Amino acid sequence: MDSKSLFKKAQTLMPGGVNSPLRACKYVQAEPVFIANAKGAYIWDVDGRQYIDYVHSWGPQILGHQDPAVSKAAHAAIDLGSSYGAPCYGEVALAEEIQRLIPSMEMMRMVSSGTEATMSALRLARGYTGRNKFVKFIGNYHGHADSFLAAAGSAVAATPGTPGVPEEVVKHTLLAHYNDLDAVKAHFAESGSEIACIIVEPAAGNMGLVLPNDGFLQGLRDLCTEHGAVLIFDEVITGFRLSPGGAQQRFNITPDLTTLGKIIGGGFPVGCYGGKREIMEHMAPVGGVFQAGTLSGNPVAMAAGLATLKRLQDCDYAALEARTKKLAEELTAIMTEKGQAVSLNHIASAFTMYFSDVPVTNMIESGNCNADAYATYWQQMLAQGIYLAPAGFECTFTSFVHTDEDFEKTLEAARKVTF
Ligand code: KE4
Repeated sequence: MDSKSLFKKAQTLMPGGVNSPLRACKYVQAEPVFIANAKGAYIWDVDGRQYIDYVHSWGPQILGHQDPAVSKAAHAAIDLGSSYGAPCYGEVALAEEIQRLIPSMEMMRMVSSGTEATMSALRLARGYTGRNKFVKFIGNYHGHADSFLAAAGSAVAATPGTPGVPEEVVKHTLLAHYNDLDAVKAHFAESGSEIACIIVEPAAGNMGLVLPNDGFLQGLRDLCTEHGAVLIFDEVITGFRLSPGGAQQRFNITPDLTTLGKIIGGGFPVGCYGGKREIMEHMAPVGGVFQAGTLSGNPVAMAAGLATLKRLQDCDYAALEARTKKLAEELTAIMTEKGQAVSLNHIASAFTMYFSDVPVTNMIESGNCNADAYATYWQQMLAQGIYLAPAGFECTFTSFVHTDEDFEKTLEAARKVTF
């Protein structure tokens, strides 16, 4: 079946024909292509068309698809069984490696998605402090647990309104714009003794890429320390992408808890939350805060994740950052030459070129971008074999396997886009 036929059938079976809203490509006014296979920096659709992939499964595939070491580890693991529902070596090995790379994670718990990681970290912060309120940032996306679906980013930003979330739940969710430290200070001035935690994307990737202003993260750190609240870094995107030790290593700020996902699964379903031992020991079965999962610590996913982290040690983050910066700046220059108002945010192997005439530092500016221009750009890049995130509230991800030739083909395609 070709993509169109598959999509037609899929829409009779799944809402919007997809298992995750972003994939429906509604934001870019297009239909999704169905992917048949992937290798390295490339994906192929069911009609045999090849694309240079800059979505990379929304972040996990920083080594490229089917990295040989990762695939070998996963195949070896599956030959030993797919799931035991009991402790296994892989859980210990991956946890030990994560702890080595992110020392603030003195103790941790594996789960099966980033959503599970953040919802568990929030429950833990509430259980540890005995407080219910928490601060999140407008445009930050922490997965789809009810408490987070107030002014979230990513697909939520692209689909306004989230029925099914009771007001009683989100009334504890205190909102502030990203980079607005004064708004957070005001929340603490009013409710400091009731605030369990702040959860923040230390570099935001779900309103497009938005970087923290100087002093923003340190200000959050200081407020949490002063008021006995837990600082949670949601590093589901930034973990092992911004540096070998994630955003907390890059920005030299130590959170109390960290959530991870994506890259640590090597393409398999893995999430993780962890941090200070004295906080984590409030989790069952040691403490009273409950969380569980049938496939948590799955041996195949653990093996793929560990192989991924081991491979990343040999990768040159600085070189990829420089190459990514060059690609992003050249794309921006091409769009500018075409008369488009664009602004660029970039860090490490992630960037967002906004169709905006102002720099983007929060969700207000991100939400004011020219969605039609992005849709035009996306459609014409896809037609030329370049697969970008089908939404303006996402990042463009490069990987350690994208070649300079891939980047040049991407620039060549951009030069041919007409508005
Ligand atoms: P998952 O439950 O999708 O594994 O992770 C949720 C999550 C948590 N925290 C951050 C910072 C995240 O970016 C995410 C998920 N990211 C989106 C795209 N930006 C996943 C793609 C999708 O929803 O289809």
